[in-house]
Amino acid sequence: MAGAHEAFAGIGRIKYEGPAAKSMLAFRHYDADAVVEGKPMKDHLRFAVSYWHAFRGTGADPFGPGTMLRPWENEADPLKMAVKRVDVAFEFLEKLGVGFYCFHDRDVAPEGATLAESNKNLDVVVDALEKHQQRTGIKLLWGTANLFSSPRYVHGAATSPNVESFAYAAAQVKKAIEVTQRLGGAGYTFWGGREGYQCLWNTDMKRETDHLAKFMHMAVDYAKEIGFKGQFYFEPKPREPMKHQYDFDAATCINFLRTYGLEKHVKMNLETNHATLAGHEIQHELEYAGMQGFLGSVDANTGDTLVGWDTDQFPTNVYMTTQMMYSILKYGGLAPGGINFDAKVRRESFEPVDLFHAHIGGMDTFARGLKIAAAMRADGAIQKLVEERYASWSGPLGKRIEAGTESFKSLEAEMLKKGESAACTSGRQELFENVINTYL
Ligand code: XLS
Ligand code: NI
Ligand code: NI
Repeated sequence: MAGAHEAFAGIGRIKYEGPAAKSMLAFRHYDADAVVEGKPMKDHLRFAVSYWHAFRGTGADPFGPGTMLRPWENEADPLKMAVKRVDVAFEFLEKLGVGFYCFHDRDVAPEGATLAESNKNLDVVVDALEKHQQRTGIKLLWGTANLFSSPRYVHGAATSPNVESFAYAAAQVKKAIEVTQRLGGAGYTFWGGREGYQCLWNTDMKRETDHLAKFMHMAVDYAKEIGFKGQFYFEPKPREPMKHQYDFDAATCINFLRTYGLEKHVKMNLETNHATLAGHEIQHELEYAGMQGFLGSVDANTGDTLVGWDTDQFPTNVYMTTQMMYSILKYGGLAPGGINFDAKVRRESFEPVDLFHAHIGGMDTFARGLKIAAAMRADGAIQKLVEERYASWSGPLGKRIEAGTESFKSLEAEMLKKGESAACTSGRQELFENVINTYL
């Protein structure tokens, strides 16, 4: 640990103390080594902290500047500060007891005056990250590049009408993949940033989408060339900052990947608040990606039901994490992906200790969801009710249709003979919901 120069002095390693714990700086449900469905919790959940929110979030909003009290942010030279910040970040990760973190290139290192200078800055910080990874065993879940903050990306990066914005973004992603590889990153994420449009009149949507695919193919080719084995992810988000983003939701992204021959290389990184912006529950997104074989990783957060943008709050709703973990277990888990807290403390929660409360709450909420989902699966009551609902499909007619041996003609003959279909049975939604509540 950081010893004399601790940033989070007075806070020790967060321990599992069980549901009766007295301290609020303890886990009540997340017991890293406790075995669920044959695997330790930490391997099911693979928690990661987002470098951008936890260590670069200032609390600024459109109405006012940052509010966060971060006493360690006291170095005038941005590169020196970046290196010092790595010590703080790893002190936090270690005390929290997570196995992973995620970053954008520009979160960890400052942009320089030229591309070469930015790359050099990044190398300096990556040296520091690498040392701390080796010291602690904490790993990089995925890396990514910030292709949305700089004015050069005002119209997007891979989908920009300016070809040199595309070229610069390509150079940036090349470097980001290299450092992700160097740090042993388990994955690399594409989030669209500004890849979308504000107005269709000035937009050639076909050309922009073709360019986005070209860009991803170049990334896949380069990964192959250098032997980067990490999983690529595409992260859906329907809007914000653009009015429409091309990576709208899981179904749209999967269609894009299949259209352009990327389906073997890229999976989904699904974020709760992005799902709600798309008019879906995260359960829908997980189920959709899971059934299509594209379930990759999760960006964990939650929105506010009364606020219509990406509020990126920490998840505290056990019902929701139960839904999520039920789908995740059903489709065989997330590894090499994980659960990355793409979430930020509120502007009003400006003390360093709030970072702990936020992450502890999120981790416990997912651990509870995992335990409840596993209990539901062990018991099988929900699965049995679903099977009953589809029982007619297990009869001879259903089996023949599913096997592909029936046709419109043969089915017409069958129904002409019967005159009317068999009566439908109740959907029993309320029963399902009551049964689920018995586990909570
Ligand atoms: C923004 C996205 C972003 C990605 C990484 O809304 O969630 O944080 O996860 O670029
Ligand atoms: Ni995200
Ligand atoms: Ni987001």
